[in-house]
Amino acid sequence: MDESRGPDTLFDTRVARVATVWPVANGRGFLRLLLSGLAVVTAGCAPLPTPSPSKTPSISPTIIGAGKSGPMIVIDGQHALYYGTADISNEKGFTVGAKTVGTRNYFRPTILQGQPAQTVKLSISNESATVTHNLTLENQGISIDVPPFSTRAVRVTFPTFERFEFHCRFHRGVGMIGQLQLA
Ligand SMILES: [Cu+2]
Repeated sequence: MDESRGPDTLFDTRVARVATVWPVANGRGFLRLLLSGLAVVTAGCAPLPTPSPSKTPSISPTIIGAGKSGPMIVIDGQHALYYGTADISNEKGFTVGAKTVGTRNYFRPTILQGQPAQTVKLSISNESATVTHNLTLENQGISIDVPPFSTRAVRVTFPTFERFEFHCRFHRGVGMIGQLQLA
């Protein structure tokens, strides 16, 4: 990934890269949407626009917004700020940045691709000087806080099919959400 490109130019160049992101709109996703709305209130941040989930999965690129909020996609019925995809199928370890830039909080890269049931030592590097981030992967019982300018590592397992959502428990409502999916 070219780290020198800013978010606005990333939007144009990344439209083609998210063809493997399948939005899933189901009952659970809708519930999470409601919960994420609550989180926005408690976080005191500006609410994101309401997504309009489709009823059927789609292989079309799912970037639904750009500009001030940054490029956004839908993960598990929730808005997620999108800062790239990495294929880590051949990696035993990988570092994901937990970022705060202005009012944006996000994972970079946002989507990780791997092999079915692959396990990876994931290091979450909090690059903010003041904001605590977190990695929560509910179906694996993972929730680890990462203090400012710190790194925490956890072992995660890719799905055998479909995908797993992960998020920051502090900033889920403002789009700090990512995904493990198959390469
Ligand atoms: Cu966070």
